[in-house]
Amino acid sequence: MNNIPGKKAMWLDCGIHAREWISPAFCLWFVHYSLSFYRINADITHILDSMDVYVLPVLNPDGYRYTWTTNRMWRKNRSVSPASSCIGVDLNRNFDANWCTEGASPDPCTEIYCGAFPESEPEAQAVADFLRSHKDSVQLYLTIHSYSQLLLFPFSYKLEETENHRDLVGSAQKIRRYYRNVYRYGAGAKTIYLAPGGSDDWAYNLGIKYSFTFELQDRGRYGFLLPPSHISGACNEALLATKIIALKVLEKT
Ligand code: 0X9
Ligand code: ZN
Repeated sequence: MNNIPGKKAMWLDCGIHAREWISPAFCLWFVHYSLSFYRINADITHILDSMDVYVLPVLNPDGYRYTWTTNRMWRKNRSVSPASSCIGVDLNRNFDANWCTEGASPDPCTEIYCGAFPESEPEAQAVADFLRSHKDSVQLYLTIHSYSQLLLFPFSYKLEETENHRDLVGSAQKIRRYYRNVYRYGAGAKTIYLAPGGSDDWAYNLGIKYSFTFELQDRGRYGFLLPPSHISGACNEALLATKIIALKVLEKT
């Protein structure tokens, strides 16, 4: 069912922050589930029949590798900056959404360095280019982080609400009803902090009105070092959330 004209699409990226290991695990979990349960589970069958699904399992590959080889707590990519001996740009501050204002930093030595200019990083540029060229079909943008158990939506670069705020709150509430675990939800800036240059806000401003950041398990007991025994629980609940949101987008659009 690949060549239906006007077919919708969703985007899922994982691993924008290197140390958030449960995130790439979730992208793989989602792909595995999709391939295994197509024509078995009604919801995933409906989603895959109605939408193209784009999955980027590791958005920040050099950063991710570095967490395996050298520093488990690395967050940024591994870009070298000409002006400093400090390495790495925070890819979730490098998108063109009120770039490098309060909540990001122009200092390459910080964890929230925004880069030399918007989309200076090849990883951010590649995602932005792809979404720009698929913006007519992509109706849902999902980006997976950890940790804290949160469902965030725009805006994070300003305190205002989006015009579809009620609708985004509605999606988050629907997910909450299915969860045993409690997830907090809300607009990023009001729920956690101001953070400009994020991919979710940028995608929203591009016209992808359903744009969510998931912060997966846990709430801080293990933090980024979530033990393997927690992978299935964390991924299954994020999978449920993904299906609920995708079905809602299909209903609405
Ligand atoms: O600060 C971030 O980039 C995310 N939290 S994390 O602890 N995983 O680093 C939250 C991102 C929320 N969205 C935007 N800031 N646009
Ligand atoms: Zn993150």
